[in-house]
Amino acid sequence: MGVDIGAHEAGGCERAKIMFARGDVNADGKRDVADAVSVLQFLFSGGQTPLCLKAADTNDSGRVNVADAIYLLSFIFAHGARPPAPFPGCGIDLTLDELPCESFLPCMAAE
Ligand SMILES: [Ca+2]
Ligand SMILES: [Ca+2]
Repeated sequence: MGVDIGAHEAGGCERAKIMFARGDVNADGKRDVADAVSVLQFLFSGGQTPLCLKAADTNDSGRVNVADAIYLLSFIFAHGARPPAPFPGCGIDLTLDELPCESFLPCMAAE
């Protein structure tokens, strides 16, 4: 399976805006090295597709690739740039992209 997520159609009609928190790839309510690992496993070793790929797009480029894992690791360990909104709290994606976000449990619980 390819990694060009942007080419994957998520459905014909516009989906309801799902609240999510960028960078929490594995949706466990915190951002740590496990989130970067989740991105890398998804991309390179057949790992589970994150339910909310928008959360995995840590640099808000509209695509999920290795740069997102690097961006997140840089933020966590090297005081790198913060992920774009919605961050650190829950919110909707402010920039248009085609990444799907089926559900994001930590934000559903917060509502
Ligand atoms: Ca996490
Ligand atoms: Ca990205």
